[in-house]
Amino acid sequence: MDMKQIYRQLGLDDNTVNQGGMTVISPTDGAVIGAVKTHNSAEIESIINNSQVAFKQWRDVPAPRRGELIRLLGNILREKKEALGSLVSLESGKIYQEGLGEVQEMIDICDFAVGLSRQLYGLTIASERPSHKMREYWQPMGPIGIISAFNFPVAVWAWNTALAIVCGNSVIWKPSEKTPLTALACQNIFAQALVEFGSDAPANLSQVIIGDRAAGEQMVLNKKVPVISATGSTAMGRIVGTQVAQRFGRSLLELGGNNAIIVAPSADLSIAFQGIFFGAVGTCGQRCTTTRRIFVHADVYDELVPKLKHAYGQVKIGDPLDENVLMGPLIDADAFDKMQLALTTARQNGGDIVGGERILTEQYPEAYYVKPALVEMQGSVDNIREETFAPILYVFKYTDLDDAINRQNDVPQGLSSAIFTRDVLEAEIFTSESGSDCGIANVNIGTSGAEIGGAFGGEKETGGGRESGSDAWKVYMRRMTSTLNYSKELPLAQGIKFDFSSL
Ligand code: UN1
Repeated sequence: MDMKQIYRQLGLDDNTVNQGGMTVISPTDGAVIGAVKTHNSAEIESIINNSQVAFKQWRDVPAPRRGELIRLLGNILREKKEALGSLVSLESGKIYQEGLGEVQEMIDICDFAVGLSRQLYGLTIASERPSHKMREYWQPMGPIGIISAFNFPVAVWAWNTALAIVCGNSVIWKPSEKTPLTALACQNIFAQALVEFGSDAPANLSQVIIGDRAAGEQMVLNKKVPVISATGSTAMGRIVGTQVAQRFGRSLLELGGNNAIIVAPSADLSIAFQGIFFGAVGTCGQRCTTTRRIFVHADVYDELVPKLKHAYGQVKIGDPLDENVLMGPLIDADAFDKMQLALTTARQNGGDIVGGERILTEQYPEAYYVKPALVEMQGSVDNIREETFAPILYVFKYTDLDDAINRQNDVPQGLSSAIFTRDVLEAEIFTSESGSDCGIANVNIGTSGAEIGGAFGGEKETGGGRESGSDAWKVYMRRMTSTLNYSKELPLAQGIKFDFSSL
């Protein structure tokens, strides 16, 4: 599929793609692939106001009917999977297979949300008073603001939107400046679902804000947007979280990860190898769930690590739309500089490095293709505590599991973690209260590539938010506790007597 076909299938006409002031660059070759219009401050204000109007209409539509809109959205995504997957690849640089995988995550969350639209359950609770009932209702919140990053340019929007919409909210999306085209394509797909749905859905139910950091900040600061769901760096989340907290809004933060895999002596080394390789090299090391550190038991170190080093030298790197390629480019020059800086620091700290250098410079002088880097480290050093969004894998040796778990946890982030072991006791320790401190703790599966059915997110500087599956929908709703009295008395709780019969 060439670029024109992709744009046509996704309804991206010349006016949308080429008539604006914000240039879009493909990391695959550094070429300009678009120039989109940005929203000014007054336009953002009216987007927010329009979202409030849409919300007030949408919240009255029964939840199962709201689910129907998401069912239609999922169907259109199925039809457009190849086109949207290709655009994800072109705009973010991830390989086509991963672009397709990302669209599949969107489809999966739509399916989940359709079912959820009939399961927005609250509890009924025993009242301590006679002839009283207590129950919980879950009510929509209002416009949900979504801030997403370049590396998952469409799935993160879908996780939030599918749930937020069935919960009765409207949404406003501020995508990464690096990936506005995929956002505009999603907006077109949503618009198509609205047309198929019928007139009981309001206009402006889902809107996009195109702009820079200031545009996102305007939404973050606005009280009319009660929930802000932000995915990105810890530095960004620290600012957004504080700004939202100051106005008593609610934030859902999905920030940096520093994910590790422990390879125990009993591990099936073949699957451990595959899990590490996909986790560390996939998406060119630019997932928040990317495997950044491994702790390999001394007994299996000399068997596993040379195999990894060999594979690191063989991996096919190049145009992400070429189906034989496993690794595309870094997003931009800045990402490359940060990678080189981290490698220099690792070298200064005694790290033994394989790979990491820039390649394909003649073919792609404006793009940043690199060899993935594997760094054998002697001890723990400070720079491994930072997340560098690049394919760098730090390798450590361990002998004692408790020590390996402690070292794994000894970073500011707490997103994903894994252990490869066939020892059931080790697996149970790893997933116990004294095991991994992360939001995700896998056994015999790598750190990346989570399914949508589980709650996704992590602890500490990862931000504490949870999105997609399980009961993550609750963040898009407010809980209302209602006690109802069907007696002819007014007994007070806690047995309090408040006798005013003599008045
Ligand atoms: C991200 O990198 O922001 O678990 C999200 C995974 C994907 C999501 C990653 N399902 O790797």
